[in-house]
Amino acid sequence: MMKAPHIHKQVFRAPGFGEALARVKEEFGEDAIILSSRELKSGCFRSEVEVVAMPRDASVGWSPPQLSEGQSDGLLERRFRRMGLPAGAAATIASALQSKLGGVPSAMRQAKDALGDVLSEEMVFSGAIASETRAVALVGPTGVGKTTTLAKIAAHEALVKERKVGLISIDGYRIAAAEQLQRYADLIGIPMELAHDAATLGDALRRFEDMELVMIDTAGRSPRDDHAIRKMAECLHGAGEAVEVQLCVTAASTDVELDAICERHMPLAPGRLLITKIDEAVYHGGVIAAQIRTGLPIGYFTTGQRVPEDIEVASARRLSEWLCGEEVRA
Ligand SMILES: Nc1nc2c(ncn2[C@@H]2O[C@H](COP(=O)(O)OP(=O)(O)O)[C@@H](O)[C@H]2O)c(=O)[nH]1
Ligand SMILES: [Mg+2]
Repeated sequence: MMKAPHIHKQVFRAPGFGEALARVKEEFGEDAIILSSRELKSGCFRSEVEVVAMPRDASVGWSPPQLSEGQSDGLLERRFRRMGLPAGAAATIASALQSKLGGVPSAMRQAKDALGDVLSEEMVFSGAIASETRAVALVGPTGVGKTTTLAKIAAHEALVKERKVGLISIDGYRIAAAEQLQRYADLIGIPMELAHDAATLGDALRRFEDMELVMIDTAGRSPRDDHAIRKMAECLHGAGEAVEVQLCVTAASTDVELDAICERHMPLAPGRLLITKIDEAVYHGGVIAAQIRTGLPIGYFTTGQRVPEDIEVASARRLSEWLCGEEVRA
């Protein structure tokens, strides 16, 4: 069964910021979280503003920072802010970590285990693809690493777990993309099919009825093409079989990028988050930001270009190691 996405954010548009914020307050109350705001130009004389907001209690496990006595120097919190954590999350984690340690650690290295505990309490990780899940599609912006990641997962499932795996490409627009997936299918020694809409995806899934896992690769013509995203949603969710959609984002995404990516891909009803290119991120707070933005459990981290080695099941312990400055790859 597909999991419904836990995204509660909403877009508010109004002629001015004051009015937009008033609408946010009316909908979500005084302590609503403003995720982004921008001015939209519409016509020569009129302009409109757009505010994206969500209710405070939808921000997945993060409560507003509770500053206790004796915890006022804010050093840890500033450290987490520098790592790219959103303000509320930085305060919550800093205070949880400090109470776990009974003080501020002099070096992040010393906080690794305690931070791992804090992150596993505050974040949601889904583990590898569940054995009862048959069809999984990877979606996300061009170049995030969908095809490479799909090959890594397929290789692991087929060669290590010895499951019957099939690949489907619905990357209809670029021949090169289908060829890239075909090369991986040949290397792993598993079959690949092409599809371009709900009917042909349904056909391909039926031809793969013997397969225990079917991994579906996707791509859009342009990452900004909302029409293409809607067509992809119709395709993935109209093929007559439940397809688990995993949204891929890179670890180095900024808050603003994450916001745009999440908003654009919402029609695809993602049920999982997959974080790519951990090795390229200087700060790893973006992983936490991504979880807060989407509310989705994280399944995998990818850590390099090597197929199939550079992937692991996402965990609080590993994230904690990276936040504390350990090398991403051995
Ligand atoms: N450094 C790094 N590069 C990656 C990772 N995953 C994928 N890439 C690279 O990102 C580029 C785009 O990957 P691709 O799978 O074609 O992206 P897609 O457009 O989303 O399918 C390729 O050069 C990959 O080798 C990763 O975890 N780390
Ligand atoms: Mg691709």
